Amino acid sequence: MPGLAHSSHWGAFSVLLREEGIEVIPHPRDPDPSALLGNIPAAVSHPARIARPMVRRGWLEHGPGSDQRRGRDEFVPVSWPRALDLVAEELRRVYAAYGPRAIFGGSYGWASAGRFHDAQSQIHRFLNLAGGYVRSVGSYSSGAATVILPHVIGPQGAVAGNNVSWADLVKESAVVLAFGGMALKNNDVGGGGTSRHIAREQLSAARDRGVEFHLIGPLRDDLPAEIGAGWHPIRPGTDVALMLGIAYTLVSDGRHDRTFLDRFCVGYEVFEDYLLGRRDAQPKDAGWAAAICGLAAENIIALARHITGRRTLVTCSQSLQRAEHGEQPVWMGVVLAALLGQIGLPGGGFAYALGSTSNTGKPAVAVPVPTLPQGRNSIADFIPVARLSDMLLHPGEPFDYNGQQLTYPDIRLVYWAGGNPFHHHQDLNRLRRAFTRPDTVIVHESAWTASARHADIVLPATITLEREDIGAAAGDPLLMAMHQAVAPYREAHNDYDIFSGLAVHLGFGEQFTEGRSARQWLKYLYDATRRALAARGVDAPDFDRFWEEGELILPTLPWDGGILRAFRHDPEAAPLPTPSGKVEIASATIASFGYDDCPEHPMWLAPSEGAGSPAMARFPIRLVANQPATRLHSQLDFGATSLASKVKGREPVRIHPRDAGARGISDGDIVRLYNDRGACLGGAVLSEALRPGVVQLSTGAWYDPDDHASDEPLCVHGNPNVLTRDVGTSRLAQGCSGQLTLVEAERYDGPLPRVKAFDPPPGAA
Ligand code: PGD
Repeated sequence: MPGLAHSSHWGAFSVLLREEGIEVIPHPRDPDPSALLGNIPAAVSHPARIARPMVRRGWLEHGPGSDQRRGRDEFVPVSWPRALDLVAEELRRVYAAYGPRAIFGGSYGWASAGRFHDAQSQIHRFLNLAGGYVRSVGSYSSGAATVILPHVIGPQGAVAGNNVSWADLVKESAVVLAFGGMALKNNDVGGGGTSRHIAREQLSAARDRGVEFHLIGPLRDDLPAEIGAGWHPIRPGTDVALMLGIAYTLVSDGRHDRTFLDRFCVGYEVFEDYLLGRRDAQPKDAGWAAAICGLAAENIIALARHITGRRTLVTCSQSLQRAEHGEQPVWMGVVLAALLGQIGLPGGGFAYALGSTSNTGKPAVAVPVPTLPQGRNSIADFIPVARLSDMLLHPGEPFDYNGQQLTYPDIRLVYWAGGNPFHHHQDLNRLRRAFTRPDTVIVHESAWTASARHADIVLPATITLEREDIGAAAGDPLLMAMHQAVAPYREAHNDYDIFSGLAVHLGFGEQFTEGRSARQWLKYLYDATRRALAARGVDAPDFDRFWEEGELILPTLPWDGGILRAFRHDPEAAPLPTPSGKVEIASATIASFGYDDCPEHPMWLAPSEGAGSPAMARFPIRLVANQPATRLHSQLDFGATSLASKVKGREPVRIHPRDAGARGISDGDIVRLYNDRGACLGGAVLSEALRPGVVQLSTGAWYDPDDHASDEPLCVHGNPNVLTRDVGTSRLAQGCSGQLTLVEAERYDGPLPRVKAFDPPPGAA
């Protein structure tokens, strides 16, 4: 490979240094490199990079405390020694006065590839040694699924990563019902790194073998056009009704697999009562489902009849569960696969998130990949990750989570490294209010994201190109030596160096570093993987040779279909890790929690902002705020690939010509999307690839509030999270529900405010 080996969450690559900047060359192993690589060169010296440690003026002058000016104030540059003094002193004060329960270090975020400098590992190791911190559990990606799956079939890893592989799908499946699709843009990204983007070739190979795909979703491009999938343009958020309509047809036709249900499942009878309407006099038949999901009843019946007697795979994308009652489509997907009797068969049954990320459905690496040890947290306190604003706004209040009643801690200090809550959280105007509450907010960032702008102390972090690391993921066999390509930007430091310096101030420098430089850590972490390889009889090169060669291909585990195949083979010898050891169509455990928003078996639960709701009368358009195709989340929004997609500098809003016409909106117009929570501008892109009544605005445009706008600040750049609702999926999982929201759209004819998201804030230029 020419140039310096390197890696990102969206692909391995090498770097050539040119006079005019860096050139990024995709790894030759990658059959379908991601366009996201095009965002990387701009990161080296973009004006949005943070040049020096900065402190918010109000905090510097008045000291710690709640402050409305956070996010609106100017910054003052300080030297590194002064910045470290201030952070260390503030940590000392808060630990002494309030203890570790007052420090939120949950610090969610994808950070970057590279296992040693992984910002989450670094901050958690540091705060564990400092005295502990309130952590977060779960993810914004998969908050509902992570909690519901272990109750009903087994942990997420078992039914996502190690259940139905791409190879199984190509070889064995006959029909794939892709609820939420398998969008190629989502397959661009695999946490930790991905060396081969195979989704496109695998989907094509499956099509060539005659596998029939059904895309169930409001956006036609959630499966590539060349697959020729049948498109069922469902109303967003109504998949459970469709699944029930299919299930009803199966059962009333007698096509459901009674033997499978009896032998491998519990709770079918109570579910059947609900399905057939014995309890509520409402059969969940195709006509009932059609009225909710917007697809024709005869098509639902035909689909149900078509999928029986064939090897049918039900897949459920991650996006589906990122909505109110997000547990239900995942659970009902399992139940549908159980009714078909296919769980555990190669290429059949249920697969969660196959087609939702790049490393799902590939064989797992056979040895542990390098990981920085994080130590132990001295306190057990946590919040479900997406309950951030609730925690800051409601200290001391109780909340439910997965059968437990917990209490929000009283947070005085928020410490964030490697994430962008002003990207990932819902209802950003509410988050802004929440961020005024703590005494102090500290952020390590490489660029002036909105999260950095809403901090009191901002410490400039390097990007991966400015440091050495090892790229690795449990689902990808390529171990990459990530070579440093360029010098750190201005005064940026590695998170490791920042935390090492702070640890010295706080008296645990030696415990934090264990006496190792960053390079020595890389060798130490590599050696652990090398020893594991030796135990399997694989003679891996020593660290120096690995570093020189730039990469190593790790062995992978043979694909055996995991726990579901073993269970199907012998349910007594290999029970599932659920309370009953079987697939739980109804769950006594969940029933015992008494949650009306996640009852004993999967159900259609109408969303509070759905058809017929007062909100719908005023905001009749369903917004899909999905993952972007032009960047990972909010990362490198200033990069070339991301900028190329913008319309007059704003994030594109796709809208159906019918909805656009009714509002006098033409292609390329600026539109204002709004509801009671907020408003943002975007650039209209008319498209028939959406169901009418739906608009799509991807996440990730950097939040750019125009504080001079008359009512609630208008995000002039197009961040959909000013519109989304900040409510948990249910009391069970409390996951992120940001995917779907009701809005209205209008053409924006006012003077167009400049996008300032990529300018440094006042004082920081
Ligand atoms: P990123 O943009 O990846 O978003 O939320 P997440 O916070 O992960 O943010 C990572 C940040 O880390 C970037 O700002 C980057 O600059 C910084 N960073 C990178 N490397 C380093 C480093 O080495 N050191 C330091 N200090 N910083 C670094 C993503 C989250 O958003 C996710 S995972 C999902 S799935 C959700 N999806 C949706 C959705 O579908 N719909 C809505 N409405 N909202 C969502 N939000 C969620």
